[in-house]
Amino acid sequence: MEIQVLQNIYESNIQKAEEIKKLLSEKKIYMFDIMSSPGAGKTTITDRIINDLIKDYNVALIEGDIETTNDALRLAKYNIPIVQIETKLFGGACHLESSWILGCLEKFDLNAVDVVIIENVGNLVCPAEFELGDDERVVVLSVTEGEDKPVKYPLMFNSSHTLLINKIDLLPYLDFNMDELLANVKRTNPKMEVHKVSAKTGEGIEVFLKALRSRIKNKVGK
Ligand SMILES: Nc1nc2c(ncn2[C@@H]2O[C@H](COP(=O)(O)OP(=O)(O)O)[C@@H](O)[C@H]2O)c(=O)[nH]1
Ligand SMILES: [Mg+2]
Repeated sequence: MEIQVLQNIYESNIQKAEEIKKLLSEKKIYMFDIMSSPGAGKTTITDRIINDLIKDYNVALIEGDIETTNDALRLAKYNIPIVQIETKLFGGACHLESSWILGCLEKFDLNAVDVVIIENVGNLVCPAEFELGDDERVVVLSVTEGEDKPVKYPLMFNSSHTLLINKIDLLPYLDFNMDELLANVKRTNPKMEVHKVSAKTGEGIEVFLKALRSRIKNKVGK
């Protein structure tokens, strides 16, 4: 009797991610994935990003959480297409997988979408291991989390294009050493694009959005 072994989970995830890349390239859609530990500010930053991008682009949103539709509800005010993935339906996974993203993309009218934003599950480990077929990975690290996170979670910082150092409005109240963080980032990923921001006050967000918009324009063509 021949025993069948399920294909390596990472391999099948990469295959679906390749399908997504092809689809997004055909449809000229820019997709980026926002990752961080819980509470670093993903939803607050996503709110600011959507508020800006909807002036010029058709934006769709994929929200990932283990449970609840809270974040989707926080952003429902924009009246954009949103699909929530509750990973409790997939064993409570601490990350998103490309086959689920493909399922979400099939729910959108992709001919009427320019930009897809993914808010991944709050976690600095597992989401980094699963390719989603996106154009850009954005990692958010808030200044309350400490300077050592890039060296403790190198895959997340290595595999991401952009770092948003969030909650800089809190710096006066903390013993946070920004130079040490930046040195750790440089050691882990010297090519990383870094922005210091406050999603609360809006400081630094405009400069990040300008850079993001130029990458979107390159792919979407407007
Ligand atoms: N002081 C301050 N608080 C922030 C900032 N960004 C987010 N928060 C707060 O941090 C908490 C978690 O933010 P949220 O966006 O839900 O984080 P997520 O879990 O990564 O999606 C909320 O209470 C936010 O109001 C910021 O730049 N400064
Ligand atoms: Mg959130």
